[in-house]
Amino acid sequence: MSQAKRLLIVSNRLPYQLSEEDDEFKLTMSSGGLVSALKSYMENSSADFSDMHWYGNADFSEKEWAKASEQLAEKTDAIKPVFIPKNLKEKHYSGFSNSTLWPHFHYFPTFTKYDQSDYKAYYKVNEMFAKKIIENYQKDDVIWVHDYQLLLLPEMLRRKLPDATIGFFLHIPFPSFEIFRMLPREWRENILRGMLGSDLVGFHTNDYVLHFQKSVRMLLGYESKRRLIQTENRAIRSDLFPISIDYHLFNKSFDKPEVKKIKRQMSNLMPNMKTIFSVDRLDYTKGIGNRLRAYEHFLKENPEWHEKVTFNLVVVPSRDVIKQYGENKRKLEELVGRINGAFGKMGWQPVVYQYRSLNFDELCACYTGCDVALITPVRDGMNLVSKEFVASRKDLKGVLVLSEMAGSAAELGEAILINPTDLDELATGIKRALNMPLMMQSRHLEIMQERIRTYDVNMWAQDFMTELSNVKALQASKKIR
Ligand code: GDG
Repeated sequence: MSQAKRLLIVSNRLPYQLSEEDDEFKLTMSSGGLVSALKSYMENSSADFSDMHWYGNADFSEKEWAKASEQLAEKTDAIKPVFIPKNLKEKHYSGFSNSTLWPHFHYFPTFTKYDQSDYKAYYKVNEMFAKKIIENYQKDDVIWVHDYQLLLLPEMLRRKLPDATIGFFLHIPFPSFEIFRMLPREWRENILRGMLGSDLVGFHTNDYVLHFQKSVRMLLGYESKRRLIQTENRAIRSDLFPISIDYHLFNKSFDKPEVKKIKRQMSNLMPNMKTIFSVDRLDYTKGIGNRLRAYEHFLKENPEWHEKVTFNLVVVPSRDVIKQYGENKRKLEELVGRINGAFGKMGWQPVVYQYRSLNFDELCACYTGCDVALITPVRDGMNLVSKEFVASRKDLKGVLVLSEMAGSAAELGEAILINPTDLDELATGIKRALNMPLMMQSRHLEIMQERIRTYDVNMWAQDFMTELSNVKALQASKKIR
């Protein structure tokens, strides 16, 4: 890419919060993985984008935005809120996105809600995004659409902008054909056609790429050759881009005084105690229930570990208006109560449970202060927590127990890999991790760190953008779009 172009990022939520105090507006940018990836990509890399615009749903109203834009002037130029009426927003987000696509793509088809009015709302919201982007689009803009809330958008954009450069990245798994085909014909075909509106479709793992290609072949009849999908009039590339993290941010956190202080406070509360740590959003895909059952099994089978280990379990509130999420919370809390009731003693709480979000320093203190990170999703697109734990262990101590169902297992083979549905295997994994000699811990961490350091989140974004530009060049050379 030789000339300066604009990069248009499109995600369901805008990473900006707007606050107002005494008629003074303030904009703050949240610090999610995607935000830091793109910030670092824009700052450090060879990206020759002149600037980056972000499209997404806003937490603030159109009226508030109009007032804020007047006051903050050019500071708001790059922020493009898409305003969706409340009922539509709920049916799009809690409805089709999180009660249909999320469970279905994570292999929970019994949770999949089949509701045509949710689908219609999803379609409408994708159309509203398309309209807003098309209104502001300039020739040579590069559009990068993110995730399952916007699967139909690339095709809607393509219809109006036939020559645009459009990338799409899916942050969750793409399921096997047998699961995907369970969706009604109209939905499944439109989803595939929607994604194929892009020039490049990116996934976390090779399996997801293959699943997508098989669904495209079986349902739309388009063959793939060397990752190129050929439709009647276009060639689209689908490939893997395993998302990563800001390695140095987490690695440096080990020496941060604030992090060290929290770590000291925690170990003073539990002297001479080994700790197991996990943190996830409250989600049935994260396998928190089985993790607790396995820990209970481990305590039953290994009384020598009583009063010597604590499980620091952090669960971050998420999507609590959806039925399965509320039920899940109740069940988890029952399990925590059961384990603490059965095994706890004066001065020893087997599970320390927190239902809240940690701040960054607290999170890093937990990563750097634990002996074992226990990460056991039953299905996870990638799982950044596993990579963050590895990166933060500058001391080369600590053991990762990781589910083979996490996308990150493909890159973190030196972890103790377990099947999260097998409680025996999980309990044995916990024991092996607690007993692992320091030399072996260091050796495993060193290898995994090297991998994450080399392919960090900046590389991920750069890799995607390079490939996108290659696809455009290929299309031009073959005179295909
Ligand atoms: C989706 C896919 C894919 C978590 N708790 C706290 C906290 N976090 C941060 C972690 C990490 C992120 O949230 C969670 O990322 P995950 O990858 O583990 O999971 P999802 O939220 O489900 O993300 C997933 C990801 O997209 C990226 O493509 O890997 O498979 O499902 O960065 O650090 N951060 C703070 N306090 C917390 O309590 N500060």
